[in-house]
Amino acid sequence: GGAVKVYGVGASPFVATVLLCLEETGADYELVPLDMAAREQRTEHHLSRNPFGKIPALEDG
Ligand SMILES: N[C@@H](CCC(=O)N[C@@H](CS)C(=O)NCC(=O)O)C(=O)O
Repeated sequence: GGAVKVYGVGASPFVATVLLCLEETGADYELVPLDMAAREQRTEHHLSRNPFGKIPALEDG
């Protein structure tokens, strides 16, 4: 159970595409914002979600 977590920011077209799909399917999801200016996408924590250090990254159970 639990909502799908989407890490990123809606200004990213890749993230926006994922959010659009989740909205269209009525999925339970949560957008978890990353501080891109602080390069939070390159932290060890985020790299464990996506080794490329990109957004979006998803957690689904
Ligand atoms: N091919 C990648 C592209 C993702 C991508 O390039 N995201 C950009 C934002 S639009 C990003 O994470 N940029 C931050 C960075 O490269 O540090 C995917 O589909 O996930």
